[in-house]
Amino acid sequence: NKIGVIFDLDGVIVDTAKYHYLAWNNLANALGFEFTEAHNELLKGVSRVRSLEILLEIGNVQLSEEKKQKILVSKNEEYLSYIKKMNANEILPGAEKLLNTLDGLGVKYVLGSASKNAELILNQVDLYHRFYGVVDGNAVSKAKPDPEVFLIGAKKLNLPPKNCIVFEDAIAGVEAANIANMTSVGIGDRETLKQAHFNFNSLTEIPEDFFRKFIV
Ligand code: G16
Ligand code: MG
Repeated sequence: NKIGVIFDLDGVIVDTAKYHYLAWNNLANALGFEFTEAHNELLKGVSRVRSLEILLEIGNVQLSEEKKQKILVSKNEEYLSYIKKMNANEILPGAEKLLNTLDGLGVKYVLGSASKNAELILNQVDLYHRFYGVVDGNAVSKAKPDPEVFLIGAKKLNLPPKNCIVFEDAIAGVEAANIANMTSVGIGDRETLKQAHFNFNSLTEIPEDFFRKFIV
């Protein structure tokens, strides 16, 4: 029985949420309102376009389509300026060890991220070459909690969904994995991610033999 793993990017492999926050916060300030770190939680795992909608709802600001398009471009330019300074030191604790464990078991893994910048980020932290495939925001038409991103990931792994294990830090991502009929592993706050089949505060807490029960 073969298994495969699908990793979310932001919040699981790297913490890019802090860079999204810098860019969104500057934007909110320019529009005349405060955007807190608590607000930023609402954007985790959410697409760029939807993130802007949520941000504008928080600030109670209405903008034309044209203006929104311009803002999305400039937000991403600022975000990219931070991303381009990233290096392997920013890989989250436990991630590389987990990939090593999977390599040792011969278990393939792909990325399943909402980000359109996922390939760039993986390259910045020098992990791109390790992934069997990347499914990102450019490959999907429906955002999490729609299972599309993970179902495409399962296809890349050439495995049925029930043989796939998803590591996610966002509620929408855990939901997407569950809807896809995959095993969901929530990384982060247990209470927030209580819908996940398994919960860990961080990747460092995953026991060495975690995958044994799936490999039969
Ligand atoms: C990430 C972040 C989200 C972000 C989204 C789109 O998702 O968690 O906050 O809005 O990507 O990113 P971009 O603007 O780079 O296309 P994930 O799925 O990797 O957690
Ligand atoms: Mg995430």
